[in-house]
Amino acid sequence: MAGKPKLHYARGRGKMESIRWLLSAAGVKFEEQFIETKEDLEKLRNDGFLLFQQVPMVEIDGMKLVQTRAILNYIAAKHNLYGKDLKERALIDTYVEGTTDLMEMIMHLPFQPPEGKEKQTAHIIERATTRYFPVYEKVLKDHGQDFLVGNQFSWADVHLLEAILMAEELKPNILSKFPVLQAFKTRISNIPTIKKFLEPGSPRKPPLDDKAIPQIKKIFNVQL
Ligand code: GSN
Repeated sequence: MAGKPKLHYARGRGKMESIRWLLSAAGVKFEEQFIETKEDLEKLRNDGFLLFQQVPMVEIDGMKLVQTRAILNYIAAKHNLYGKDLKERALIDTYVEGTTDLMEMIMHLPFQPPEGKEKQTAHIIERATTRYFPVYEKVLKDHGQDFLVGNQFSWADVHLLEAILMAEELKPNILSKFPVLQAFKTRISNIPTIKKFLEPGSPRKPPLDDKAIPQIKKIFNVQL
């Protein structure tokens, strides 16, 4: 009975991109209904489909799920990407939240005023290389396993690869001092479902270009 999940969001990465990554990593095919205008978003609201009047919204297993974190938790648990016990789950949550903090800084960058962008980019690179990447480099080095948690592929691995690729878009050699993460990147990128997602023509979205930014601001009434 359950058809493909249907994703409702703008035609950009934003908060939906990690959901696209996780579904793809789990090998789940999905449809996308893009919100192109303020009116498209208004229609979803008027139809009563958005609990808090916001997207991401994902139609999945008979639900209209909102709240990015709830959607990701559901997908991770459903597809066995969320650890084998509560302690592993807590560790996955910890890594995912750290990675999310880094990703959100990168996600907000295109919305910064032009005069502040260079400074903010330098700040993000500094944070990535002194706060976040050293943690994952050490975790992987210390336990010597292929995956971050429980010697098993999980949401934490998917999320970290997404963040690494975003950070490399800011600074291509950002992993130069992290050999274990370089190997991790290659290994996770070669998992067949992820490999497919990284190929052209997949649902993966490019970074926002300058033309798309005013449109996104208008749809979501972004005040920056
Ligand atoms: O994580 C979540 O899904 C929610 N806590 C926040 C969702 C959210 O902020 N959605 C934005 C678009 S995504 N960009 O930030 C949204 O729907 N904004 C319109 C509005 O009226 O809040």
